[in-house]
Amino acid sequence: MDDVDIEDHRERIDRTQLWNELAAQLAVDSIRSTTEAGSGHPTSSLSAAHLTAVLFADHLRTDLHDPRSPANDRFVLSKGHAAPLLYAALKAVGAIDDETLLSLRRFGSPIQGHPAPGPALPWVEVATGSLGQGPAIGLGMALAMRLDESAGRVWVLIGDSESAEGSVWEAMEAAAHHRISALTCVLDLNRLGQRGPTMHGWDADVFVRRAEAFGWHALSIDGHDVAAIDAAYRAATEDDRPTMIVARTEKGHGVSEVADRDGWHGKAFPPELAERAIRELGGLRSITITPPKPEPWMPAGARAPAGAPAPAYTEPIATRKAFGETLRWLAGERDGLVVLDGEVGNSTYTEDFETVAPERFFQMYIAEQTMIGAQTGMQALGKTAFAATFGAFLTRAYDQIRMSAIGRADLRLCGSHAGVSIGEDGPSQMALEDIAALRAIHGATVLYPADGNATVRLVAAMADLRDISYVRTTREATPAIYAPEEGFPIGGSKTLRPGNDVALVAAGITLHESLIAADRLAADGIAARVLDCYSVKPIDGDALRAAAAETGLVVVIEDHRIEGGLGDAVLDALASEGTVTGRVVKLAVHDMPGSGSPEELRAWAGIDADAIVATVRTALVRG
Ligand SMILES: Cc1ncc(C[n+]2csc(CCOP(=O)(O)OP(=O)(O)O)c2C)c(N)n1
Repeated sequence: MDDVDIEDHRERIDRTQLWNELAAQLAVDSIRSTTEAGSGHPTSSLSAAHLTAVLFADHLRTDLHDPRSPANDRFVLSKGHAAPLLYAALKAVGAIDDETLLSLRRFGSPIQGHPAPGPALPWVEVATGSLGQGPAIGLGMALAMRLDESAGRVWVLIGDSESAEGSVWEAMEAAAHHRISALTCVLDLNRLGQRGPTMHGWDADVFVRRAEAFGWHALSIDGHDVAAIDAAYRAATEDDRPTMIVARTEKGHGVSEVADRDGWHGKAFPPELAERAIRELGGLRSITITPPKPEPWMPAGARAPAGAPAPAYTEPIATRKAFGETLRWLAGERDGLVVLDGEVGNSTYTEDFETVAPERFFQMYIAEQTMIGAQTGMQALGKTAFAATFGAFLTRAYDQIRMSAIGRADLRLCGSHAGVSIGEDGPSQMALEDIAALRAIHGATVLYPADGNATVRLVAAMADLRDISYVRTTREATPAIYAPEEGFPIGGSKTLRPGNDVALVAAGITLHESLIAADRLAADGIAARVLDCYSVKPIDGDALRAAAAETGLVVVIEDHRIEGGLGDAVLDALASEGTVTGRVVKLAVHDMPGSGSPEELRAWAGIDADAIVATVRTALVRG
């Protein structure tokens, strides 16, 4: 050996020692925090301690003082229950202190049982813990990095039992299709899940073959051999495909009393066991590491907004088409706006955006979970991200939406083909539960425009909204009832007809039925007030309470199931003050629709003008 070789050799030994020591520290800290908390997942953390140590020490290029920088690499802990390991790594890099580490799972602590972003935890950008979601989030981050011409990479740690989730493979196929190379999934093959052995045990080849079949570069390693881990991470960065590293590990590694033993998932070690475990791991350490620096990155110069006029309508147009045309207009006004499609862009009209900004349009195919996961990843890197599909199919990704709310993500969603009004295609295509589902999401805004001009204003407003926002669009053309310059504040409503005999409350398609009904009632001498609750959440409680107080009869008409929709939003608003008297009648879809024309189906559901008129007449006679 010449001198240079000896130096190399020494350096490798030093590094190997550091990685092993750091892994032991991460294991010890995972045990300390969970034992202190009295709950958590120490064994799931221990299996991935070496994988995480090598990553944070030498591969995850990140500027801790600028955690949101697009230049940084990203780490997504898809197996979110291994949160103690993540927090131990954050302590090792100096992001959090030991006191915070030991506050794990305590009320008010920034470090919850599963990772969730918060003001005191800017290094965690997305919420995880519902398994199977990390790969799609990682894909979205990698797509955003490519758009920003950043040299960043995304590292996603997934569990082996977690990999039974179809969403893992959906995202993998999409990553290969999008020719993403800056994405590495590390699969912690520890053989055990929550209640026992996984489907494939330690058969790494099953996962390697699958990953390859999905178009990925794949390798299998011993997940406790730090040199092998380092080599695999290097190989991942050198390949021009996404990489899956299948790392054979032991659950509870390093603690002989629990290692590779069934029955220890999600259990904190009792204090005496923790003490023995920490001793076996070599005791406490206080290693701090500085992660490698990201590659220099310069933001591309922002393009000035085109300043083009917003779309404006005088003729009937479907709100779904107005949505697409609004996105096309916004493409020229907002650089960071991206759109994701679930292979229905010619139905939702996101294709209008694609024609003018193809580089910011992402086809996620019929993989709604991947679409919303990727959207979550993109917004974490600063993109203003819209995603659209049929409202009915968004339910496929409801868990991703729910998790994004936990992560305080800003998702702009559009669900088209609302209600029985889609007609002939039948109930499999009808969004009939979407308002209920989206209303239940924390912090969500739910919008339901009735015409093209309202759609333009509301979709433009969504681009500036935080948290989850949802616009519900209609398949068929509806007349223009508003002037293009009309404002639509979030939380507001429009009173389109005055009247104190009855209040008709509607949104979207049923607003038009209500207007027809109001005209017919007027001919009978009944003055019907018509309210457009285009903002279903937050809803205009003041206008609704005034309508109830002044008319004594509120009839809510909606093309949605009776449960949880606009009718319930109105009842919630009235109940919130507790003092309102009067009656509320809900007209909505009760039974299972079939095919038919939109008119036939609205008549069948009892939500058309005839039904409204009949309901009001009966109610007023009875009243
Ligand atoms: C979608 C979903 N289903 C179920 C759970 C409950 N759960 C948490 S951890 C776990 C087992 C995970 O096993 P694995 O992926 O192998 O990770 P390990 O802890 O073994 O590293 C389960 C079923 C969950 N968090 N998310």
